[in-house]
Amino acid sequence: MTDPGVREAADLLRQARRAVVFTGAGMSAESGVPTFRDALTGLWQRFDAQALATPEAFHDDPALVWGWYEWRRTAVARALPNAGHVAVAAIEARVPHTVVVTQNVDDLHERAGSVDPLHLHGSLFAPRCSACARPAPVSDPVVDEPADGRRVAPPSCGHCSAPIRPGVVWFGEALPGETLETAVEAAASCDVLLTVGTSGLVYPAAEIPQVAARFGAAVIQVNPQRTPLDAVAAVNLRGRAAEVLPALVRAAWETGRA
Ligand code: BV8
Repeated sequence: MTDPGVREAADLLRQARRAVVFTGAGMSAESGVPTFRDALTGLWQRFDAQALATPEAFHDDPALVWGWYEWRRTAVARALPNAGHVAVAAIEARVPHTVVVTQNVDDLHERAGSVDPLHLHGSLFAPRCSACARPAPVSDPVVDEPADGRRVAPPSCGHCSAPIRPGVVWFGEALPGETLETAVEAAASCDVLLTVGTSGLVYPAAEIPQVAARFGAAVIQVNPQRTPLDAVAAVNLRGRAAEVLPALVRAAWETGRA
C-alpha cells in the first residue's frame, strides 16, 4: 500500500510540466559519501567542515585542505550512485523540462544518468589555478589513499606556478553567477520542486526551494529529519533518498505497484 504522502507527491510529479530536483549532501549519504553535517574523520576530525571549506584554511595550510579534497575525491570515485540518484534520472526522463540543481560537489548524479545538473557549489573534478584560474588537469584518484587521509601539497599551475585549488565554492565565496541565475529561473518557473537531502541552512542555495514556493510551485521534501524547508513544503516525506525516491517514481509512473 502506498503511503498517502508518496501518492500525493506522485500525483504532483506526474502532472508536472516543469520540475526542479534540488539536492544536498543527504542525496549521496547512501552511496557512503559523508554529509556536511557528519563529523569529519581521521586527519581532519578536529576540524569543522565549515572552517576547512574556506579560502583562509587553504591559504593557511594548503596541504591539509588539498589533502582533504583529494581524500573526498577518492571516496567519491570509489562510491556508486544509489537508487535515489537513479530515480532522479528517471524523473528527468519522464517530466519534460526537469532541471537538477545540486549543492553537491560529487559526480554521482551524472554517473546515474542525469543530464547536465547545475552544480551551485562547484565540483571535486574541476580543479583550477588559485591565481590565474586556468583549469588544471584532474589526476587519477590515488588507489592507496589512507583511510585517515593525509596532507598533500597542491600541484602548481603549469602556466603561472601558483598552487592549484579545488574547483568548489568555499564559504565566503560567490556562487557561479550564471549557474545560480539559471537555477533561480528554473525554480521560479517550475510547477513542482523536489528537495532531497538538504538541511536548508547554506545560503544562497537554500533560497532555491523558497523561490519555487514563492512563485506558486508545489514543494516536495525528502529528508529523514525536519528542516527549515518544512515550512514551504506542500508534502514532507520523512525518509531516506534511496528508499523514498524509487517509491515515488513507482507510484507516479508504474501504476498498480506500491
Ligand atoms: C556567499 C562546497 C557571499 C565546498 C559548500 C545569507 C546569504 C548569503 C550568504 C550567507 C547568508 N548567511 C550566511 C551566509 C554565508 C554562508 C552560509 O550560508 N553559511 C551558513 C552555514 C549559515 N554562505 C556562503 O558563504 C556562500 N557564499 O554567500 O558568498 C558573497 C557574495 C558575493 C561576493 C563574495 C561573497 C557559499 C556557500 C557554499 C559553501 N560551499 N560546498 C565543499 O563541499 O567542501 S556548502 C556545503 O554545505 C556543501 O555543498 C553541502 O551540500 C552544503 C549544504 O549542506 P547540505 O547539502 O544541506 O548538507 P548537510 O550535511 O547540511 O545536510 C544533509 C541533510 O541530508 C540533512 O538534513 C540530513 O537530515 C539529510 N540526510 C541524511 N541522510 C539522508 C538525508 N536525506 C535523505 N536521504 C538520506 N539518506
